[in-house]
Amino acid sequence: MKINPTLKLMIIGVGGAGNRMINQLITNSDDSDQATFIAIDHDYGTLATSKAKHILNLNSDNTFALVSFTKPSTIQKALSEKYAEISQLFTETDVAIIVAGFGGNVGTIATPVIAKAAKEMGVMTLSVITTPPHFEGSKRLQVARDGIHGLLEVCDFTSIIKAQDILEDENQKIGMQEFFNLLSTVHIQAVTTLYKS
Ligand SMILES: Nc1nc2c(ncn2[C@@H]2O[C@H](COP(=O)(O)OP(=O)(O)OP(=O)(O)O)[C@@H](O)[C@H]2O)c(=O)[nH]1
Ligand SMILES: [Mg+2]
Repeated sequence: MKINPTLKLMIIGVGGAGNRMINQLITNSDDSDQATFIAIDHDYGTLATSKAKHILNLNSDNTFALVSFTKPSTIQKALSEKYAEISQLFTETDVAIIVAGFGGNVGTIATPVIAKAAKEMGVMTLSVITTPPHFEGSKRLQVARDGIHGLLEVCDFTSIIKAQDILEDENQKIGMQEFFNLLSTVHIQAVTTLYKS
């Protein structure tokens, strides 16, 4: 699958990992990509370091969360308060690619809502996400599974990269940082194959 380059493309990073991925995509992008990048999170560390042209802060008072831990109910409330603003992102868009790591709160909860808003605006909606490796614990895996359920209901196309499969393909002695770098490489490749020639 390759997106027609004449279509207006938006690439959205959601949560910490999603935004680290789009920062790398922006660093590697050139004029021929024609993509507009958007960063969505509530976390100061993520939004302050974003390279995206447009930033949507999920905090209702537009201050930043200085700690990344936020309750799911707070994120859900912010998403419903900002739903119209999220929908407005898509007025000039033909295709959206939403990028996130699932297993935490923001990426997992916000990605299906953003995808729903895009679909309602008539946008072809694709998502590329990761599920957490087993060492992050079964709770995070369950959070990711619940999020995927909602995502599959709304997206036209969903690519799910299972971090555990990548870990099992590698030498058991791979370090944590090396592992996440590898996961990021696979994640970025999965996104770029959708739109880079
Ligand atoms: N490839 C890659 N994946 C990561 C990295 N950091 C975290 N992840 C994965 O992404 C998942 C979600 O983490 P974050 O994106 O930090 O979480 P979040 O969506 O910001 O949600 P919060 O918990 O509210 O901060 C984790 O469970 C990991 O599996 C990273 O640096 N690279
Ligand atoms: Mg975060």
